Order: sequence, then C-alpha cells, then structure tokens
Amino acid sequence: MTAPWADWNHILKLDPDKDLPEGVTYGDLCATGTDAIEVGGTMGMTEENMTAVIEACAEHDVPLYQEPSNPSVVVENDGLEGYLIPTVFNAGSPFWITGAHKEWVRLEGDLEWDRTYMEAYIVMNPEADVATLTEADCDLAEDDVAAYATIAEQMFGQEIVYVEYSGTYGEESVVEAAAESLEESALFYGGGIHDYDSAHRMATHADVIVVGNLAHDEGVDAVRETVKAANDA
Ligand code: 1GP
Repeated sequence: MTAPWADWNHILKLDPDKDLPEGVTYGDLCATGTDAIEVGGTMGMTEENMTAVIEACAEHDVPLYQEPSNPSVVVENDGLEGYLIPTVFNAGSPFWITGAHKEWVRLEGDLEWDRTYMEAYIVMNPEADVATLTEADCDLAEDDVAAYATIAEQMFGQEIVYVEYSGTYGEESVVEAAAESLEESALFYGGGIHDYDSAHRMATHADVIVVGNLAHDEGVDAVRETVKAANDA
C-alpha cells in the first residue's frame, strides 16, 4: 500500500493553542494548496481545542491528520484521515520515546492501526517547547542526525523521519545529511519556514516541508508562497 504522504510536498501544521490572523479562517488555510493539514502542538493542548480545529478543518477537502502530543488529547472524528504519532528519538526522557505510546495503548486498547502512522522526530531547537518538554539532546552534529535517521529507518522501521527545528530555521547541512542517510523513508522538515526562499531551500533536501507558525502569524498568502516553493523544488 502506498503511504498517504508519498505524493506530499507540503504540510500545514495548525496549533489549536494559537489564534489565526484577523480575518483568516480555517477554510482559507485548507484552501492554500497544502497537501495535508496536521493538527497538533506542544503546549496548551486539550481535547476541546483539538476538536474545535479538527471540526473546522474537516468541512474542507484536504487530508486531515491529528498529531496528538499525549494520549489524553486524542480526538476521534470521522473527518480525520488518521493519526501521525511522534516519537522523539533524541528525547532525554523515555516517556517521549515509548512511554506515552504505551499509556495510549494501555488506556485505549485497540487502536486503529491502519490509520496510525509514526513520525521519528529528531528535535533540534533547544529553545522550542518540544525540546524542553522531552528533555531532548539538541547538541547534535550532522553525523549524529544522520545516524539517528539511519537507526530510525533501518533499526526501528520508521517510515517518516522528521527533523524538527520548530520556531527557528534549521541548518540546511543537517537536513541534507539526514536526507542522504535515508533510503526509502520520507524526510519531513519543519521549523522557521517563512517565505518562498526558505521553503524552497529546505524542500530541495526534505521530501515534505512542514509550515506552522507562518499560518498563525502571517496568514494565507504567505502560506501559499511556501506551497508553491515546495511544489517547485
Ligand atoms: C512545528 O515543524 C513545525 O512542529 C513547524 O515549525 O512553526 O517553526 O513553522 P514552525
């Protein structure tokens, strides 16, 4: 079966804890040409705010995924194509590698495995909430990141490796090293993409670029530029 993300170039990640710019709707953002919407964030997540964003996006014709940050915010909604579940390979606490996942399965029992996909995160921005929360070791050189990507794919069978610079624009050489180390797995890149150029540069290395803050800070036109760049690269 072909992975849902096989043809994706661009994901728009919407954070339920952040507002949209004045006059912008979720419908506008769903219509930017992005290949998928991922609803998720690190801080301030609740089932209520997750549900509100998922319901608002589910009315529109774009693949919709939830990226729950912990088991208590997982939303069941027919509008969701599935779940993208992070596991943080460089987390300092095992809770974010397998612990949260174990709790989810313990509490929920039978998950919908055919709609549940893993993302092997390598968290790179020490200032980001996700780095603090997971106690990630972000002091990684290119060869460390490449090796994490390799073990994610070859030892742990991860189909998605996600180099995450959330909130800041990353080192292109690091993303390139991750890309070169992967054989079949898809490389997602997220962090600090803010215009055509920054999107295009990362999209030459990554299979899929993830744009987050820009939607909340700038709105539709800026996001459209990044979609164009992702498709051009
Ligand atoms: C966050 O990788 C995404 O999880 C996108 O990052 O918000 O910096 O665009 P930004």
